[in-house]
Amino acid sequence: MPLAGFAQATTKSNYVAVPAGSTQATVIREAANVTPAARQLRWQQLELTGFLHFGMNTFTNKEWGDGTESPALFNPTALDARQWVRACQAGGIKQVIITAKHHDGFCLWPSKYTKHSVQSSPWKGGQGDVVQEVAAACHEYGVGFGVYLSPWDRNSPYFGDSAKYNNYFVNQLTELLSNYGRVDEVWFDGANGEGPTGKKQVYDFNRWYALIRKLQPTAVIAVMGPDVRWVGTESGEGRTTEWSVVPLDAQRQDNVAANSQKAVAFAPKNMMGDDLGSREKIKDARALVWYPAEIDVSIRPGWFHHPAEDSQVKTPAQLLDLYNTSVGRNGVLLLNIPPNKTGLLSPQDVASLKAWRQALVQTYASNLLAGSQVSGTTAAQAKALLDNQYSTYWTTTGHDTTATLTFSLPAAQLFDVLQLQENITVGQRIEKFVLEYKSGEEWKTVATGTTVGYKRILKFEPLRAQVLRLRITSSRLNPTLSSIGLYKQAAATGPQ
Ligand code: FUL
Repeated sequence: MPLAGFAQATTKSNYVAVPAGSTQATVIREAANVTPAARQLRWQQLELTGFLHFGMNTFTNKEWGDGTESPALFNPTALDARQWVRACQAGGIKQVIITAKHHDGFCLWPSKYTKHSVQSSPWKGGQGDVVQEVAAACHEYGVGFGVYLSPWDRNSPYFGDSAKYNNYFVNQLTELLSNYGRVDEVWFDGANGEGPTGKKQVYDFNRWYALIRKLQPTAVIAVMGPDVRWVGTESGEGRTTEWSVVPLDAQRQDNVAANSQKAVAFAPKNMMGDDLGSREKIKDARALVWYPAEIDVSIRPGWFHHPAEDSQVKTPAQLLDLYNTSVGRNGVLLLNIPPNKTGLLSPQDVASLKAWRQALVQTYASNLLAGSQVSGTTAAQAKALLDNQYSTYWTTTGHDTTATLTFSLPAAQLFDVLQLQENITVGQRIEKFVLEYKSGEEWKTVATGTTVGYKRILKFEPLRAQVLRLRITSSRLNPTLSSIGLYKQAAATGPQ
């Protein structure tokens, strides 16, 4: 069984108990058969999600508020949530998360349980509801909708009085999950400071998870939650070896909290050096879970909008790099784009998003391997690699965990990107691969990699070649590939 109280957190497919005394081979086989829950698979396939940090800090020009801010300060003059969602969508973002309540406790919706909310603000005469406007825009445009509800609350008088605050939190969560239609992601961060009384708040996570499963069963619960793991940095760089199957301990709230932000200037511990799911890391695990990585990063230096940072918006070229180091490393990108004080996304951010999208579309418009002749291991199934359908896939027969696939292109082509996708609906298996090209009679290395997972992108110096081969040199079980592609990355135009 999963940890006490965790029953509703996992499903049959994404959790496996490893019997004590299991051999190494058994552990590896079990790991190779853990698969995502339906909600996790949907989320992974979104690839790009957006964060909207907006609230009291937008008006005080701060990153963290202390909860004493007057609601009178909250007064966007031209708030347009449809503009936010449209701009995100134009950037290829498929789901957005609004900071319904940040650490300062100010609620962007008129909660029945506190006065510290939009209803005490001058905005729309206290009749406004930002959460409602974002939800409506998402539902109108077919973009997923998520909420960030900060457990740490520096305004609530209940904080630190654990039972009372947990009830307050459950009431707020119930409002958010009942009154705004479908919710696709619930995001709890790990930041947790002292309460006003100096007492430490103990969060009743399992009660919150049960409520979310009941009210919004298709939503993923992220970071301080069982479905989506914080990658461990806010730099936008995922691990080059990124396993979605990790020991159950990685999911424990105390472990997540220990590595999370504790002061505004605290740089979260960078865990990037750590690979979490290699053979060495799982060999003694008593249980394994599918717990994939989300990579959160802001398009600006801060999470909230600050006018002084208007000139520091990430360029389309930087966003292209982010795509490669997040989605291209078996993660989902959670890109923060903060609305400004008027209640709009700033033109710099909107322009960067759009140009980034154009460059991505152009890059992946044509797979240079399409039309090539494929030979090698189970080459008869090779059609599945190039048909642009994730559900069809190539694999090996018998107990074969290695493979070589050779691609002969009709003519030599120039490329600098390799993209691979495993079919994660049967598990994550590939541990090592190499792409080589034929130079005369010799095979030379183009690039090497470890994990693949949902998507792996390797970017290298542009190279021209006609005959290439992919060798999978290590895999936990029969390797699978849903797709393979070679591309030439498009130059990003627009704001530089
Ligand atoms: C952290 C918070 O402390 C930051 O302000 C921000 O919301 C980030 C996404 O999560 O834990």
